[in-house]
Amino acid sequence: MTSIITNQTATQNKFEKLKAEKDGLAVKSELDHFAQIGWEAINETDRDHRLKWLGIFFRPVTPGKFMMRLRLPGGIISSQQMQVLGEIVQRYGEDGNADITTRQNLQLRGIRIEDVPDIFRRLQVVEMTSVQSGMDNVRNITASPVAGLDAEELIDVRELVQQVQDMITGNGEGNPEFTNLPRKFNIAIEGGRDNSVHAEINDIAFVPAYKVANGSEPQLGFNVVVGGFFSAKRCEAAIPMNVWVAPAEVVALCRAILEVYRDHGLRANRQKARLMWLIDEWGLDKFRAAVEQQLGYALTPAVAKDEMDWEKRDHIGVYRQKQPGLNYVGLHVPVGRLFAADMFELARLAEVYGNSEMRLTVEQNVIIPNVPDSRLEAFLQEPLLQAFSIDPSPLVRSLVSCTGAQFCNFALIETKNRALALARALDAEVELTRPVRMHWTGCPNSCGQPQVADIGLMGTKARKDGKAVDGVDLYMGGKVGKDAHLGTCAQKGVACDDLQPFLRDLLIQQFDAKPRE
Ligand code: SRM
Ligand code: SF4
Repeated sequence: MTSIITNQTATQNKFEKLKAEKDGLAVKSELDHFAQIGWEAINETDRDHRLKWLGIFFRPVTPGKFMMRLRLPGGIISSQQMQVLGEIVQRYGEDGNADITTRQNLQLRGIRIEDVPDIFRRLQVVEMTSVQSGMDNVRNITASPVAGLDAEELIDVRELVQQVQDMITGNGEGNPEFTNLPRKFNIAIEGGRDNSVHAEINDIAFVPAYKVANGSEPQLGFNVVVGGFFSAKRCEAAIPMNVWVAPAEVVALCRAILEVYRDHGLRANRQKARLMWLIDEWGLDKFRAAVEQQLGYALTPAVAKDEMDWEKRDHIGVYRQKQPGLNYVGLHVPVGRLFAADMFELARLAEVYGNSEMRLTVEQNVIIPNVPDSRLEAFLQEPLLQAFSIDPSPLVRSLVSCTGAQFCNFALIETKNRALALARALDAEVELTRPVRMHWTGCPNSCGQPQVADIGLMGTKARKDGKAVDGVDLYMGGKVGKDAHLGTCAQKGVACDDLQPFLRDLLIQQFDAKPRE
């Protein structure tokens, strides 16, 4: 299988070379062979890099125990699918678990290469795919987690996110047209009013907006923003592309932007390869014109005002749906970590009380929709809700954390356990008078999005008593929802051992927290 690249003139870095030599998707036909020979005998480039085109990540921290990153457009997953994923990780005993990710997705842990062909067959039966979820591909497409449930939503985007994924991945089978992008790529489609997707941190985001033409009814569609991204070297919020599209044009616009990026994006230096770098080099007008040329028609200019005018909701708790008599219930999953037993229980609860469907959120939590009023009380008595609360303590409630050192070799510190222990300890020490969102990320790649947080903590090495110790850089000022903007580094190198008193004081001094007696 060969992929399409036209920008071959760039000096080839290691990753451009490996893609040019053999497309990542090519390993799909070699899986049975890999399964037979075992992880240690697989060609290193195939094992450490190309397998990521299938969503299979070699973990140097736990060699032989791979991570599998799925694709769940809009974070929607059925009970049957969750059950199958639970069965997959259960087989690996203590090594097996799953993490809800900051892109409304699931990553499975403990996967052995010898099982992958069978796992792929099982995923296919329940219409799930993990294809093109890593490396220079488009990541999981995010959407409001209450699409189709929220009475106030403007556009139900569920079909759109699926269509965009199907276009990019060839209906989940793999699509060589888009397997050689210059770098990773993020797409979000918001249909609600509260910017639940963090539109500002995506390479393309669609946000609802009315086009008003003289004499006709206002037409609902999307303004488009482009170029948002985080990287170790640079973080940028997305900028307006000066484009408005009707929902029916979304798939074609995504395709055209991806084609322009694929064919003209900068490839020489991987630190300067995300879409914003191309927009910088060309200027927005040239970029917009190139996309128009690719589409073959002129784009409509953006409308002045979009409809993202709400504060961001976290969806934890019980909420009425637009369907009379039905509720969605947001369960808090501490730092997004699930074990097989939790996955089976979630699948069962969604089946017994709802319509066998769940939604994942970018805050790494789960929503069970379609619970009738008559079943709500019984549902709220279920033992799983002791662990996955609908009313967690405030700092725990809004805690987000990336994977960290337990499984990620980029990590400078352990994150998830530390984040949870500290949030619990601080909730015991202070009483909050308003929500404070804490995001942890183990290194400057910013997977845990510290720049969107009220308090963002980025792993680093700090100095304490003359020694290098685990530490964090402190980020502050992130604003989500309407008028979102990114926070910035406020203080460098706080030792993790000093964090509890440091954050206690910060909460009291800057967030009006009150010490508990
Ligand atoms: Fe990420 C690389 C985990 C969301 C920016 N990210 C990685 C790798 C694959 C590195 C690796 O091979 O170990 C991490 C896998 C660790 C593991 O074993 O779990 C990893 N990223 C994650 C997840 C699981 C964090 C989480 O705990 O939720 C998220 C998976 C999302 C998904 O379902 O696809 C995740 N990563 C993000 C986000 C947040 C977002 O998309 O809103 C970002 C910042 C936004 C962005 O990309 O613009 C992000 N990840 C990165 C980067 C820096 C990209 C860059 O342009 O430099 C890397 C490193 C890279 O690509 O070279 C990276
Ligand atoms: Fe790994 Fe760094 Fe991403 Fe955390 S932020 S998952 S430590 S790459």
